[in-house]
Amino acid sequence: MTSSGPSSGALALLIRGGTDNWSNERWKARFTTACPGRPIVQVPEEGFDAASISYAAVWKPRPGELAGFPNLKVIFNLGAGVDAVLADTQMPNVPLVRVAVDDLTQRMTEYIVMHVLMHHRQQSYLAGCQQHKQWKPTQQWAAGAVRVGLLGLGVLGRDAADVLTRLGFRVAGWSNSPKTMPGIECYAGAAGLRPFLARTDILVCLLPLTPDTRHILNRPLFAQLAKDGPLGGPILINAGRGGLQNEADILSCLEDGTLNAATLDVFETEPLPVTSPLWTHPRVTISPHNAADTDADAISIYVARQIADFERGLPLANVVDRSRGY
Ligand code: NDP
Ligand code: OXD
Repeated sequence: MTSSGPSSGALALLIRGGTDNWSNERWKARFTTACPGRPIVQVPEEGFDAASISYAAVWKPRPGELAGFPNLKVIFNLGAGVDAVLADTQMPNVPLVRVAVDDLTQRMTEYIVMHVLMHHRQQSYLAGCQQHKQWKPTQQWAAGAVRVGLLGLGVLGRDAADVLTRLGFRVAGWSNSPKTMPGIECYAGAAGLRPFLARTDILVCLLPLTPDTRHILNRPLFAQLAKDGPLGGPILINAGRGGLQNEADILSCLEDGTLNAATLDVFETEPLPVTSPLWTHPRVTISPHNAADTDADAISIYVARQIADFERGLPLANVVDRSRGY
């Protein structure tokens, strides 16, 4: 693909609702360093000519906002998940690039491995024992006795699957299209879901949120998980998106034993409302959608390189397929 406009087109930053690390000043400083000579404008704070904007780096832009740039060439989503951008029905028909970089992938793998190990090594039980000064060792299983299943074998799912396999877990993954991965049982499509679930003790969700996956984490799915594993019942870890899960089903499945425990990083409403019973459930571990933060240093360099490639006529990487929704 070749650029049709001036190579000095401005980069607009439309960034909302990130973590404490995501101050507008930090992003602007990083992009200014990564894109020398290119005008960088914070929208809507700074005055600018909408026609001068060639690129937009966005996180949760307001619906309709991107349509205000008549000469936009590429939109860079500052995260891996593009559900919030694709929800904008007025989004200009230009390439939408998402984040797929080692920095983010490694952070996610850390999170998934930490929580798989936490459940596998019964860390909540041990923390409770310490609180009550109780010396009560409990049985530990080898990793090879535990079957981890990853919903999603994309950039993030594949890396977590590899590391979990190296730790000795029995790992499987489920994706849209069939895959072959050394040491990993691969299942695909609607027909592959049931056998994948039937062999899974710890279910890790790293799916994108699309019309096909919304609320996939529900009671009928949980009921198909393995019941003969060593951990006392199936465990859910969701670091994909909150819209993938039915929270009422998670709570009722924890009550009746369909699920034994859950780690949730993402929620149907974020921040998770203080009234949510998930906060205080003894078998739910919560983190505030920061399983894998987007780092301003790593991502500004990634976007700057992509812009430079694009302007040299090279193809963009990690362009979202809008018809699939990821
Ligand atoms: P990818 O697009 O690389 O991978 C998505 C995977 O999901 C692919 O394996 C794809 O299958 C599979 N998939 C999609 N739809 C379906 C379906 N209907 N049925 C079966 N499989 C399906 O995404 P990433 O791995 O980079 O990221 C995954 C998600 O993680 C993001 O979309 C985002 O929501 C979330 N995320 C969360 C973060 C956090 O901090 N909590 C941080 C970063 C990302 P196939 O391979 O066949 O295409
Ligand atoms: C992402 C996220 O999609 O941070 O990258 O959730």
